[in-house]
Amino acid sequence: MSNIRRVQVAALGMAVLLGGAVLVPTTSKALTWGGPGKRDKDTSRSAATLLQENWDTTSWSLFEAVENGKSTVRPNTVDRAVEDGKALELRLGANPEPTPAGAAEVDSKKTFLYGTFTSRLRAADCSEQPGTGVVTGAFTYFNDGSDKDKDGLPDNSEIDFEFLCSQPNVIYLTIWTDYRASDEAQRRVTRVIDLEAGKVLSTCYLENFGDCRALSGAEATPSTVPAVSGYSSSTAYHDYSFTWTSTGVIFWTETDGKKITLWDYRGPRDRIPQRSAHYLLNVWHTATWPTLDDPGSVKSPTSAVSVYVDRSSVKTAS
Ligand SMILES: [Ca+2]
Ligand SMILES: [Ca+2]
Repeated sequence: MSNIRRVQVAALGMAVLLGGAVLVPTTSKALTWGGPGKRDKDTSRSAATLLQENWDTTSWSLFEAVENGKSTVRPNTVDRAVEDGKALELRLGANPEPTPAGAAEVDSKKTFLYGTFTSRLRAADCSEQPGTGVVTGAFTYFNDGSDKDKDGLPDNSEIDFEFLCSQPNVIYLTIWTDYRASDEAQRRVTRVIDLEAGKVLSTCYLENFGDCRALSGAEATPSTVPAVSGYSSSTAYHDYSFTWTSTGVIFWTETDGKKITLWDYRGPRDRIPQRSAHYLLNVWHTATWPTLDDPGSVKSPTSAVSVYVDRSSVKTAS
């Protein structure tokens, strides 16, 4: 299934030590809910388009679901913690296949070139399973293997928010432009933030996993972030947004109604993706990407873990 092959490569932001192993899912199915839901919006205006999914009905149309192995995707899940009482549940079953090939995922049917991408979500919680390796992702992605910018590497249009369940105070941000799976050659910039402590842990340009060329100036702005007392991606809902333009990407979060800029990246055009991409949300098991404070935190989840999404939206200029 071509969809699954794409998913395997998706969300590489995290695959720090993925190695060459590619595992093929034993079972997977793509589900598509038909027809516009009553709360789905596709509001075309002369100046801008807003697509919004509140995940409050089983009849949604902007995304399709991918359930690999025992993972499940359920919109319209009751959660009193969200304003409309309904959320999307991305549920990763116990002992899943590692890599995004085992993910529970939703994937926008359309692709977008630039725009503002937002999801209000609560990332996977593995506090009852210490040392578990589970990634929550909210990201854009497209890679068909072609090299339209002719820089010698396949174009990889990808912008990531990612969270590891074993260190829920840390946020991983990545902007990819190129990636070749065969040898893991890549071009991307990343920032890692401990939002609870209010610390920027790193801001780098990389051409291979494990690389880090520290960025500065307009590529590393703001230089500091505020501390958010008690911040955890997995115990409360937060808005996670980025605005992607031809000249930069601004990442921010909103917590308790307060907007916090995480990274206002402005750099050379060749470090910013210039090809349209899908918007995705997923949860998957990593066996190779541990947290910064525990190299052993890549255990398989022994019971199911879930990501909950209150709403998602994409706003484009045209
Ligand atoms: Ca390229
Ligand atoms: Ca909702």
